[in-house]
Amino acid sequence: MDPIVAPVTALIAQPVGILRLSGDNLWNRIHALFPGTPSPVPRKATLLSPTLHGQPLDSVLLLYFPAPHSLTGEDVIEIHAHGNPQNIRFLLQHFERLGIRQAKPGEFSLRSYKNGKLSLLKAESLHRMISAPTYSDFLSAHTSFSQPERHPLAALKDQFLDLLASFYAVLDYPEDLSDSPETPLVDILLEKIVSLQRLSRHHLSLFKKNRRFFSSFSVLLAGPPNSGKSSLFNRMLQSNKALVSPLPGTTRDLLEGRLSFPFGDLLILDSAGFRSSDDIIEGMGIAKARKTINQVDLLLWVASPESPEPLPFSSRTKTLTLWNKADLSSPPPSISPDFIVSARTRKGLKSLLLTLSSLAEDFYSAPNATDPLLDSERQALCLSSFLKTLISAESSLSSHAFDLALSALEQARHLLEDGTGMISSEEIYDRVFSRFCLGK
Ligand SMILES: Nc1nc2c(ncn2[C@@H]2O[C@H](COP(=O)(O)OP(=O)(O)OP(=O)(O)O)[C@@H](O)[C@H]2O)c(=O)[nH]1
Ligand SMILES: [Mg+2]
Repeated sequence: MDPIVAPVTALIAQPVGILRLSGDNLWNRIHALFPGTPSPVPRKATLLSPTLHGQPLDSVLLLYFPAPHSLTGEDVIEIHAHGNPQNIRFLLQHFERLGIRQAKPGEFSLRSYKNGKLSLLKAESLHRMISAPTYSDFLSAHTSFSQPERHPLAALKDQFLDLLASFYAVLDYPEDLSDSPETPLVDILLEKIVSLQRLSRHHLSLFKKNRRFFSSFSVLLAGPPNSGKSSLFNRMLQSNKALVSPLPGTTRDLLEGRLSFPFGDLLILDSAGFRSSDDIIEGMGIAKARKTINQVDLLLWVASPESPEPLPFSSRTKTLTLWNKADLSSPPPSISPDFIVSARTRKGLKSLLLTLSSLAEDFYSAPNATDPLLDSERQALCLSSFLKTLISAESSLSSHAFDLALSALEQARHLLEDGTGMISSEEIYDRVFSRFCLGK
């Protein structure tokens, strides 16, 4: 495929900056940068000097992985250069001049997937590994990555193939496996379906309980306009990331910031102030904020002397109320907020942050699941559709509607296939013939 390049490391000043390239015939394409150098020995680090018009540019370590034994299945070259961001930018631009375009996000992994180097499931475990907020989360994702057979969908696939093979055997060879009072085949098939349903439910509920594996402990600042949410956001993160102004309706989009603690990250989100607004963009921001309330681990409802109103609806998310602008006035006796703070004077902020970090610590120290987990919402969605078709297969089979049951099972098979890319017809027929010893 057309050659691509991307920095693997961030464009910041650091000792080493790494560039990754992938494509066909790669060494020949970049050879001009290393005049007179023979093709590097595969998988051995070679110290080289990229040179332009006789002028040495840098000294780099180059690693060459010729196709197909590489990350993407194409030729891959990694260049470890000195990590000055200008140096890395120059090399990137130079590669562009050589006809090597910048890769889109995830494009290396997509090529690995397309070339059979990375399964869909492994790609998702890899993503979970990279974005895990704690080390134990990282290890859990690594287990799925390095032992794909332990992935929940792989275990399901095995049982499902068994079921499908039994079903085909019954349909194709009824005289060999004829129903008899001693071996009520329909009951055996039903038992297999029910057991698969049990396993699917088990993994879906584990996924729900362990959603934290997919994000850091998240805290949303929400409240009426102008109550000082963005000012608190900036104070907590010691930044000026959020715009602050006396005009209500300043914040539109969700803003994110992170505080890093030894036990894990705290994700803080700032949102648009709640009010009815004719402004379409502001309305979109408010809708986004409302939706996010149900997705975070903790809601901080920020009220202030100008807008003391409480959360206007009930929410399942744990909520703490903040009275901001305490430098202007204290809350009236009718309101008893959890924290009285002032973004202006920093009053109460220390105690608020201590509470947040202790909640985050509890959150991260919840016992880890020992069972392997689904990696993504996509997998969970696929599994719940799979479960639905199993339920419909069960009901058809119970009323001896074999055709309907088979069509539900075939649908379930497509769902697992989509979810995992792991099932082929040969596998099913292998099982029919090897396990059932039909001898015909
Ligand atoms: N006196 C005082 N003023 C504050 C405090 N916190 C924020 N303000 C002021 O209140 C105004 C609104 O602050 P923002 O942080 O933009 O409020 P917001 O809730 O993010 O507003 P929207 O994004 O419009 O919903 C600004 O003029 C801030 O300077 C505070 O603790 N004390
Ligand atoms: Mg704001």
